[in-house]
Amino acid sequence: MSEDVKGRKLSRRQMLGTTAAVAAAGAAGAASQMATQDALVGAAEAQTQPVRPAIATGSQKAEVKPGDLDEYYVFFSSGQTGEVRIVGLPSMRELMRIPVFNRCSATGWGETNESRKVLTEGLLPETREFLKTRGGTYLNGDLHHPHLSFTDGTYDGRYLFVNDKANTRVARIRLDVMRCDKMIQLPNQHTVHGLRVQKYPKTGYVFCNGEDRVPIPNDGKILDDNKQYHAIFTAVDGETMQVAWQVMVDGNLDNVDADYQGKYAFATCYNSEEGVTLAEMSANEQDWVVIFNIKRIEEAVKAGKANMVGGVPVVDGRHGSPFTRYVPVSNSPHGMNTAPDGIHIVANGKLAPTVTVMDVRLFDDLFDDKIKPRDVVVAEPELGLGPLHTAYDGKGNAYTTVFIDSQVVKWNIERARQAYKGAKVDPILQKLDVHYQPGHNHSSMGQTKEADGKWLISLNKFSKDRFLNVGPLKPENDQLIDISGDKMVIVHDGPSFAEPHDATIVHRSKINPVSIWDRADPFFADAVKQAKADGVKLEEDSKVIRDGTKVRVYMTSTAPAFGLESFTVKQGDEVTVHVTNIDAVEDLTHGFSIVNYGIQMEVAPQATASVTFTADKPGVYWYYCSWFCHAMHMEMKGRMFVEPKNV
Ligand code: CUK
Ligand code: CUA
Repeated sequence: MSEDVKGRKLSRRQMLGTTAAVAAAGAAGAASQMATQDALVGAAEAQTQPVRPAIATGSQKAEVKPGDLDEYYVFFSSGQTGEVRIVGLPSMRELMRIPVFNRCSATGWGETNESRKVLTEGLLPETREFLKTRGGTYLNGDLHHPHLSFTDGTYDGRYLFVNDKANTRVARIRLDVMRCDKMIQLPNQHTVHGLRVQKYPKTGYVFCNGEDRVPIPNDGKILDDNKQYHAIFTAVDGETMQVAWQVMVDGNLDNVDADYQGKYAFATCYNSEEGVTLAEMSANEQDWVVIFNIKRIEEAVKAGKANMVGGVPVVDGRHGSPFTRYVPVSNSPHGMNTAPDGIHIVANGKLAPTVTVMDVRLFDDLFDDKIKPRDVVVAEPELGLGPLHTAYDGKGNAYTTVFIDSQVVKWNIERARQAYKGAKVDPILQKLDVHYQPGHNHSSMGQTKEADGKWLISLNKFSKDRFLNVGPLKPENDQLIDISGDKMVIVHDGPSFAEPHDATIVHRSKINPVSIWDRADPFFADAVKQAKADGVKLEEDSKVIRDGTKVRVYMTSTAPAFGLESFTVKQGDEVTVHVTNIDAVEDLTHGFSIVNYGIQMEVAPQATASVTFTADKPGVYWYYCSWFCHAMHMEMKGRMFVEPKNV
């Protein structure tokens, strides 16, 4: 290791306040031990890996030339931003954003009638009441986990499901139009953190982890008595977007995954103590993974054995129930990841330096009480400090992020099993420095049976000095890693705004979005229905319908003109403007914005969008097209006349 690299490494590591020197020494020891055994791939790699420069020397290229297309879609979450981002891989170019739990100024998400319907129809009754004085919808969300619908163990291109940790919601995005079409808020539960879907035979269920414990019902009668709090696991029907059933559990629920047989789901618990303070929550040396027996739960619900609570069936899955088994694992596990082999399931230690590997083939025996909970554990390799999430290459190797060490650790599952049985083998193949503090990582198609072992992205929570300084608030750093060869190689740094927790890498062959809306799309069915009642053809007519103090304005838009150059309403009218984009040209989106009225929406080709507001300010208000559509785009405008009340 050169002085330069070493010096820089130390200073950068010291800056992070980690135990890098200790970790490096440990890795060196492990490496030499390995080398004396059978000189496995990656020996001494951890020792010699320079922190910088991380220049591509892998066989795959991150560069996608102008005009060329990426091979993969990546669906990124965005944490507290509340949206989904579509990124192309390997270029790591951000291609699009899908507003979900957030408000979006560009598209009018949260403002248009079509989006407000999605945002409000699935709210719990008490929330609807609570939001009445706050505009009717939440303005924030915390979107952690985007997962595509499956058929037979791989992506089927229909839907993307996402969670909102902040307001206990689950949403669905239609992948044909890349828009959120359903959203529900879960009763009884407090937060949705972990979210994963049923992989077989299809999705099927969307599994949602309630991370926090609260009283049920949470109506204020019980406050500081945490003995009476509960955590809830929910299965949402991904087709109807209704709660299918819930399970009450001991402890809490962090991350979740499911098997490839459609029989089991399993979740990590970091708060088996059922504490409410940091000290209480991390007190126990061991927490657990809770395994859910889907068939048994379904049968109980079908047989009417569940309690109806908050309008949904709830079974009691606490210790001793037939519905669950609790497998003890070391302190505060976090990520839960099923391997593409359909056999291995990994719980990531977080406060323990180990990951716990379970064999799903043993779960039947566990539920039949033929074996003990710990008997399903088949390996527990020690990987480094702060293991959070694990990805797979489909060739028997796993890639675990270790947060405190700022590394991705490549290890071999079979070798970990052998070591667990006492064989003198080191499962670790390579430790790669990433920059810095990785949370999730993801491999291409790695969460399906079709894992292809080509790419890995490491979603690093801190970028620190990797980019130009942009002030006190820094971007994160999503690093692209070539895993196609024996060694992992970083080939790209990609800054990202707050705060992708998770991502799903999908081969482009799985997804087929449209470019132009279908006029029969359910998104604007309400507008079509209203227009029909008003004797208006949305694709042809531009006119104003007065209905008492309600005014419905219909106008077409085709570059570079709206169907109405002006319209007149009275002060105090409730005005609904429907804009229908009759251009059938790909990428020809119009917008509709009314100056000083706070109105703005996007209208893509062949779509209808509508917005309702009260015309409470008299005067002349220009409306204009806000999406650049034509050489005469600046002239694509008109006037709204609001007659004063007393005239
Ligand atoms: S969690 Cu964020 S790093 Cu919400 Cu998937 Cu692990
Ligand atoms: Cu239409 Cu700009």
